[in-house]
Amino acid sequence: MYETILYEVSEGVAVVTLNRPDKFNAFTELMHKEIIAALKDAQKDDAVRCILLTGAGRAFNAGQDLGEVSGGEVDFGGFLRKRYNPMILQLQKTEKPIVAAVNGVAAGAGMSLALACDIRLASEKASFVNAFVSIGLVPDSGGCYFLPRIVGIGKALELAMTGEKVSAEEALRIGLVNKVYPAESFMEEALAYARKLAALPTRGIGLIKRTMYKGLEMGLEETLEYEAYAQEVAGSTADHKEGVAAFMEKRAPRFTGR
Ligand code: T3D
Repeated sequence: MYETILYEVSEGVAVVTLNRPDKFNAFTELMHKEIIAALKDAQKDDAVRCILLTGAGRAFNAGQDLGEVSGGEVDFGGFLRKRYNPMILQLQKTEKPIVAAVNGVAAGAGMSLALACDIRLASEKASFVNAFVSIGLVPDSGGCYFLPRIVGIGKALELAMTGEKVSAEEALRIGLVNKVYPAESFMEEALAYARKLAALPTRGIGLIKRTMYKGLEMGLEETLEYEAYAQEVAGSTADHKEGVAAFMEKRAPRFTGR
């Protein structure tokens, strides 16, 4: 069904694999469209309670396929508005947890893609390169939004201005990734992590995601008000009732995502 990605659902997790390994999974127009379509499929499908985004082969994603844009005039603004921005906005709109399983290098907009996911897991072989500066460009695809919010403005400016490679170990140290796993067991560990998330209250997690990201943009009063609204919705879910009942009955909860 897809040409540039693989999409597979099992045990509550939709695994989206960027699948152009010979080009380090670099973005093409079709890949943007297919990622957006896969995210929409995952959002609609009640069997999906977590999305795991990874890359085939040695890389996670090397940003724009430079072969596609070299040699001609590029309408950069139009290019981003039409192709990259809708993909990043779709990640945000998806009210399910999105985990980046960064298996290898994440460069340019590939790094931005990982930053726009909710949680980043890294193989010890992963690395991050804010490659834009090396070709005279500015971090795009939300790179100027997420990077300073995740690592702080000082580190974000350093990484963007120098384009220096960050190892998985350093990424963990500066808070760029949440966990690092050995390369041999990486996908197993990432899947296990995603399955755990998929077994949690999915609607509550969707509301946490929306409220937390909104909180980045709002003042305290507005955030308090939005939390009150979100809690009304979360408080009406079956998973909230199940969580309280399980606590009272001293047993493990069985969340259904509703
Ligand atoms: O129009 C616009 O550009 C606007 C949009 C901007 C969004 C962006 O993402 S701009 C940033 C674009 N990306 C880059 O500049 C990264 C370019 N790649 C690299 O710097 C390096 O390849 C890496 C740091 C990612 C990895 O280095 P290394 O030494 O591990 O691997 P390599 O040998 O350089 O690459 C391996 C293969 O992947 C190689 O193919 P080959 O020679 O074995 O046939 C290489 O050409 C290919 N590859 C890597 N990155 C890209 C790519 N092919 C096309 N596009 C790429 N971005």
